[in-house]
Amino acid sequence: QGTTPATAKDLFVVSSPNVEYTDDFIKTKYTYRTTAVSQGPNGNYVAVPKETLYDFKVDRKIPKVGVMLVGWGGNNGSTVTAGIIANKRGLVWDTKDGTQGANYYGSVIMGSTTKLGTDSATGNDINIPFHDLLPMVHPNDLVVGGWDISSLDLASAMDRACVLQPSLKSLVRKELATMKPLPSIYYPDFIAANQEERADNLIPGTKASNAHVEQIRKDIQNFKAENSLDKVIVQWTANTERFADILEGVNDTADNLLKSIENGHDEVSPSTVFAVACIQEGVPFINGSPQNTFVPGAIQLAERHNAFIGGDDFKSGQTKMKSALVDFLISAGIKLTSIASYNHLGNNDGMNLSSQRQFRSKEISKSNVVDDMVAANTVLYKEGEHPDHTVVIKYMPAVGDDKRALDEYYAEIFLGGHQTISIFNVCEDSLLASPLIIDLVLVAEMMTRIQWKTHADEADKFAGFHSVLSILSYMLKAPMTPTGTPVINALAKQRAALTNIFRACVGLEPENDMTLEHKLF
Ligand code: NAI
Ligand code: DG6
Repeated sequence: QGTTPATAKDLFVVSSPNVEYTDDFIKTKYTYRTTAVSQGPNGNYVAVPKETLYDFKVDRKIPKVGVMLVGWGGNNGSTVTAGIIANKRGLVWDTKDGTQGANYYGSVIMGSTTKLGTDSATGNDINIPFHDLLPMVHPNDLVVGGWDISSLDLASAMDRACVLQPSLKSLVRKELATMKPLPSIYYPDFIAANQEERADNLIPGTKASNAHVEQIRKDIQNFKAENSLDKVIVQWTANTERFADILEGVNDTADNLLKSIENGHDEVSPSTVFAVACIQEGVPFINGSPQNTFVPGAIQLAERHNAFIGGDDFKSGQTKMKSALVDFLISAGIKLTSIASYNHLGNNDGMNLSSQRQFRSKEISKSNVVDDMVAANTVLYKEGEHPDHTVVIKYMPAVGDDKRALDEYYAEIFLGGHQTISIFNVCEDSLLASPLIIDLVLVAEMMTRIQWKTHADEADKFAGFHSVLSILSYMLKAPMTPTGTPVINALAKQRAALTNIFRACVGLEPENDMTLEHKLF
């Protein structure tokens, strides 16, 4: 057992017989405590405390990581790229309110802290930056690249996006002007017809093909080699596509999907082709848009390759608020009876979503976000009962990227009374989404360096986490989970899962707020 960190960079060391630090790894023996419940003959529950012993192994070597964005020239793509450059260079720029420095606000990894423990001298909480919980990549060190069907360089794309202050733009313009998206695949049936005008940077062919998969794989390999990268993570931040029909024999199994790509089947979307290329290349692929990129065949293929996938749809403003507020209401015993969610926005995403089939993808992902909280409260809701929930999105060019989200929450309180909560939320869309793109990269990358085994397993037979990275749920509206496992939408639970899995990897107990030390004396 080693009790000193191998590098001075570690903010803390865990001193425990269950934790060992070597130059290469943090090795932990961890007891996972849960409660197993069964129903007795009288219908009552029997709850049994359960312990499972796991070994975790965290690779301490921080790799050089590249992120490739599909839709790099869009509002999110150009904003996150400019933001990383601004942070890397420590830029400060003028605004009408004074000077503004670069930061990573809105990133849970870079902008939030987490409780490490309690000061043994004072009894006060010791909080540390979330980023320091495990040996994570710093976003300033990310190399950014990617694809776009629009040929604009990133400086021109940043102008087109109308997101950043002119003073900041002038500081990053020169560097962004050297960045040009790689040509991409464009199957017009999947995104709105109003996007056609910008599609001037294309890999030939308008249907899925092996050639497309191969080209994307080659692009990833080249990017990795040109930038001397250890790892690449790919994220879809391109336009929202329509849903693909799930068809027997077409995309229902891995083999059928591969055959459909080979045969150029109409129902294979560009995002699925990207996913397949990444899976085959062993590169994590995250879907930041709502469409069903991960058709059953894609999920099966990822599992077959032990490749990481995550999705769907960045949870940036309105939905993040919803997944916190609804959790609060229902946990407070207040019976939410309806949610009316309107938003209007004027960016290119809004224009794409003004088309019915693309709107439908977004409507689905925005609509299911309270299901688990409702289902969990059998006091307030009968089986199958659900609050009314309406989602409306309108394209309003004048407001640009500054999306307006108006929500009314209507709830039943004590003795038939009602509580109405009305929220007007101005969500600067790309400035909220960009830190999520960074978090998704940092967490997905970290997960590639964590391995586990149970104590019963053979001596060194460690494995990675499941291909479907549900640990990314906090950042996503419609979190994907391994088939047959529950979806958690409640924001606090999602954050707790992220925090406590990271804590487990360094042998720390889950964060708890009992503070018995302040209550029992
Ligand atoms: P955008 O429309 O500005 O950017 C999308 C980019 O994708 C465009 O530059 C377009 O040319 C490119 N593109 C379209 N099809 C492509 C393909 N097959 N290959 C490569 N590039 C392609 O949109 P924005 O605002 O950047 O959002 C991107 C996606 O993220 C949208 O699907 C949006 O719904 C989703 N999203 C955005 C959130 C936000 O807060 N900004 C939050 C949640 C999801
Ligand atoms: C309008 O809803 C456009 C969408 O792309 C959203 O801006 C995006 O999905 C973010 O949604 P939310 O609900 O997380 O603010």
